Amino acid sequence: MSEEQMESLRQALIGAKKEQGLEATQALLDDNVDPVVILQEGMASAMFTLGAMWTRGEVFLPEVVASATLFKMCNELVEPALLASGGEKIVAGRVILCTVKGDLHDLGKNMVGAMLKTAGFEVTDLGKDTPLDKILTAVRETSPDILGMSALLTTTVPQQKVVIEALKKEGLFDSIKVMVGGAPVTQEWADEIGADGFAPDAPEAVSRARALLGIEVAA
Ligand code: B1M
Repeated sequence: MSEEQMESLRQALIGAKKEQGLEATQALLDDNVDPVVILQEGMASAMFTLGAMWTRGEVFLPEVVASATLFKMCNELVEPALLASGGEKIVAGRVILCTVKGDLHDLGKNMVGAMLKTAGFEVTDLGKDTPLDKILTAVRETSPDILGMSALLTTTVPQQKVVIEALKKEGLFDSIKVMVGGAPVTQEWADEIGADGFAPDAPEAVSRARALLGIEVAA
């Protein structure tokens, strides 16, 4: 039953079928499927498939925009359940999150933010297409524990390096941990630019954030 609904959710997102997507999401929540599983195995997985279809020319920009809009609507249903699953709220650390300048992709960043909040992190989301100055000001004024930067385009990934260089120049780098992610980002890239952490997906981003702050999780 749940696997059927999960497949229905994936197909709805790929085809931007609003009613089907919202119904399948609600059915999965009603079946008490873990919100993290809905987000990762249902929603993120569908967008990955859609990306491959886009590359092959099987869908076009307006269809991808429609799917992204539906993704946000489904996310609005899942996020309250995700946050409610977080249990006791002890501030684990403060995170500033953004998608870098020139990049409008924010679905993955939003998932990372929601999962960090669920894990007790206080998250300030600077949004997408975030200019360097806005990041530097936020770091200077709020001294977060972690700065997280998302980038989805091969043309915007280098901006993560630009930000790290600027943080170093401004003497802000050593007092925070910098974490990077996004589909084209790799551990090798993170190492190359001197980021403290990288995560391939949102659940792993939570683990990495905890590890960066030395937070041990009971087994
Ligand atoms: Co865009 N797009 N897009 N797009 N888009 C990609 C990225 C692309 C791979 C599609 C393709 O060609 N197959 C391609 C990039 C190619 C490249 O760079 N070489 C591409 C392109 C080309 C473009 C445009 C240039 C298209 C155009 O206009 N001609 C344009 C660029 C606009 C801009 O940013 N300036 C564009 C626009 C768009 C839409 C607006 C239509 C829409 C975004 C809507 C939105 O985000 N609000 C969109 C979408 C939806 C995609 C795909 C299909 C899906 C991305 C997504 O949301 N995935 C994407 C294909 C793909 O990625 N394979 C594609 C779901 C999301 C949950 O996953 O964001 O990867 P993701 O996040 C994951 C992990 O990466 C990780 O955790 C998340 C959850 O597990 N993660 C982090 C993310 N951030 C992290 C941060 C961390 C740690 C982990 O620490 C801080």
